[in-house]
Amino acid sequence: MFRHNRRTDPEDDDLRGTPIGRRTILGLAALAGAGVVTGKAIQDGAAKVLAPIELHDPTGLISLIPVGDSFRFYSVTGGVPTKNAQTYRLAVDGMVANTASYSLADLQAMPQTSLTRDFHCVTGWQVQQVHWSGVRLSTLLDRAQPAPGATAVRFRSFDGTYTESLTLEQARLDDVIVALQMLGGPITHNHGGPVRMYVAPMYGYKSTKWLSGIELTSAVETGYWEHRGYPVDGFIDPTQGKDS
Ligand SMILES: Nc1nc2c(c(=O)[nH]1)N[C@H]1C(S)=C(S)[C@@H](COP(=O)(O)O)O[C@H]1N2
Ligand SMILES: [Mo]
Repeated sequence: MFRHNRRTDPEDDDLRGTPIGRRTILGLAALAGAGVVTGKAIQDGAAKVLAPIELHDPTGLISLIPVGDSFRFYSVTGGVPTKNAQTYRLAVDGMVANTASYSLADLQAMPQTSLTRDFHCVTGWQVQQVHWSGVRLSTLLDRAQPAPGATAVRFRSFDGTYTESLTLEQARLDDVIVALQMLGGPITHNHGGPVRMYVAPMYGYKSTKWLSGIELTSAVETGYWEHRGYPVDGFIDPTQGKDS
């Protein structure tokens, strides 16, 4: 089932589960906007407000529910167009020597990388051991040959609204893939198919759904949720990417 999210609540339009959301995240966003807290503090704050969820399971029964595909479907817009093998294209452009427009078949013909990881949304839900496969982003970047001044990658979505960015260094990590498969099959429309990003080391908001463009830029740009308070640095492990 797919429910479009037209409200201002962070990400979620259903009430399955958590008492956190709107007020907390908007509060964090306000603090971030005021420059009061760092990204790290926002993450810590997010972790703290999630604690009450555990208190809602006094019997321990919730933790006995078998782990399944408990993804929620997120979209910040209504009415995302459907794309298929005939109509899908992925542009690689911006500060590159070779721009490209890949069809689904082009991407399927490239070497595929598989990953099995826990998926973490920054609002607290997670799905364990999700299987993904697709083309390493670094493969597409090598083909594109970023210009010397290119230091970041910006992702566009054919939902027309969502954006995300990574530094070029992050974009080249081995576990950052342009995903063609998820949960053992082609990526469904609701999960952002036919092609979405999967940025394994980072929170879910970094993994742009309905991927339509990969643009090399001179600086990291603030993404959709980052304008609304999420840290631009989306690493799940706060020590990653910060080594000396
Ligand atoms: N285009 C687009 N990409 C998106 C989002 C979105 O709303 N629109 N939500 C992000 C967030 S916050 C998460 S947690 C994951 C959720 O992926 P799912 O909808 O497949 O569960 O997608 C990310 N990518
Ligand atoms: Mo998320």
